Amino acid sequence: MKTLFPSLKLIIALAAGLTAAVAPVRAAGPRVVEITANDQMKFSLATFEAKEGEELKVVLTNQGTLPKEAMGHNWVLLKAGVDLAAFATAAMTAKDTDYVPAAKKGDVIASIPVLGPKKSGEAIFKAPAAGSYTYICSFPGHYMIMKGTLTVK
Ligand SMILES: [Cu+2]
Repeated sequence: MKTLFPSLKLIIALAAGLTAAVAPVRAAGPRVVEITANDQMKFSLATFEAKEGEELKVVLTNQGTLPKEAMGHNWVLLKAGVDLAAFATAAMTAKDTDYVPAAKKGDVIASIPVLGPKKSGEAIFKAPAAGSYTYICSFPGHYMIMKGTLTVK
């Protein structure tokens, strides 16, 4: 029994080590980027960075209290070279599709639907090729202020 005891201890130690080694793999997934929006029409993040091909999960939370119809916020990541003003203008009349105009879906890399107060939404996507990408809230009248840049390296 005295000789068995140390080996049992070793097995337990090994098992613990294995669990520790496996845990980070299980936790792996898209990197979470949290952005908040508020009644002052502000995104908490004006910029963030990513690596090409990196899996990202952007979580948008509307921290405001005003009703969705008056102060809803979405998050729309646009492809490079998209005419921002043209997109935003078309978005104004696209309420039924959360202000992402059907005709301009091809301009969008990822988006989160319009959120009312205290609501959260998310978008999971792969970071595009290296470059600068604009994200906006396309709720009517918001994009001039609610705007940020994703820099992919
Ligand atoms: Cu907004």
